[in-house]
Amino acid sequence: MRIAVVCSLIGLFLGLSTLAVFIKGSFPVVAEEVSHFQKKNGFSVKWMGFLPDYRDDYPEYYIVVNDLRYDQLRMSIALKIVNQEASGYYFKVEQHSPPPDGWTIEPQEIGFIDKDQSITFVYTGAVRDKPDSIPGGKLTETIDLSVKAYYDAAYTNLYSEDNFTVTFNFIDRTSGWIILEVDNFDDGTTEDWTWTTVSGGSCDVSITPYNNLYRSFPFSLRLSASTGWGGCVVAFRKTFSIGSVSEAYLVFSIRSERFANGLPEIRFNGETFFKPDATPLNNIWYQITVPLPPSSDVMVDIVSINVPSSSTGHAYLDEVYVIVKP
Ligand SMILES: [Ca+2]
Ligand SMILES: [Ca+2]
Repeated sequence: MRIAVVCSLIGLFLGLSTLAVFIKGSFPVVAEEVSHFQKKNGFSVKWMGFLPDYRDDYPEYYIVVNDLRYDQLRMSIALKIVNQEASGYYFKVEQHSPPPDGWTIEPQEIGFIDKDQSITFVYTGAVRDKPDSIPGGKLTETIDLSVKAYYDAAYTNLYSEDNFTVTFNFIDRTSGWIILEVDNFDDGTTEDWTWTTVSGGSCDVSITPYNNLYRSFPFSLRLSASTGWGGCVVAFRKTFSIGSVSEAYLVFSIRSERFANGLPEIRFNGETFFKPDATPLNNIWYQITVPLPPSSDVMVDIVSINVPSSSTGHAYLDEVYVIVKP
């Protein structure tokens, strides 16, 4: 008997009018492995972590709280339940133990999942009051959730449950961090950002400051890609010298007309480290925070456009910060 609950991804939150935050592991990955059944615990949560190295850790997210539009951060946690028990059950997600101050954990009924079926959904019941300021620059909190399987549609007769934790790191970039780099493009330059074609054939690409869409006035950086026959996938690219530090984060705002097929994806030195398990909406700004590997030069690719044949797509980057602690 095996039921696996797979937590994938994350990301979430809807913030800025535009924003959402994706976090470490953040871009989850849908796991395919099914956890082993344990007696009295008919399913378990498996968090697969980052590409390319899958990990068993539970999800951990990073959210920079500055410049967020809303005072309440509603987290979106993508989950997958695989039911390999002998029969179907009604599933519900709710808190396992009381959360820290500032959190509200709302239950969410998922409905019936038959045996040998799986369902992918987004749990949106975890809400955090946005911290106004964070002394020391970083606040780490953990919430303890439970996935419960019931015999009945009224969710009264419990079959089994399993709990898992989700860790959130809230960062105030104005408190205690050394700011290594700010790229807001407001001087009308590209600030050393370039581009690269990740895949595809003949693709006409350009990058330029743009003054019609921005997170900070008057410019963002616009990446444009046009194709003839055959599509292409294109990234923003810049190398940052991080040096020897204890912690480093890259924060940026991004929007795209073409976030298809797992974009935005973040690569360090050509290797995929962050990828969403759910596709963000096009034409909306997202604020994304990811840990950077310290002690080295890191070539960052933010893969932002996937254009099909005979098409054009644009993506916009703004308000880029690299923050570190010694
Ligand atoms: Ca700069
Ligand atoms: Ca700007």
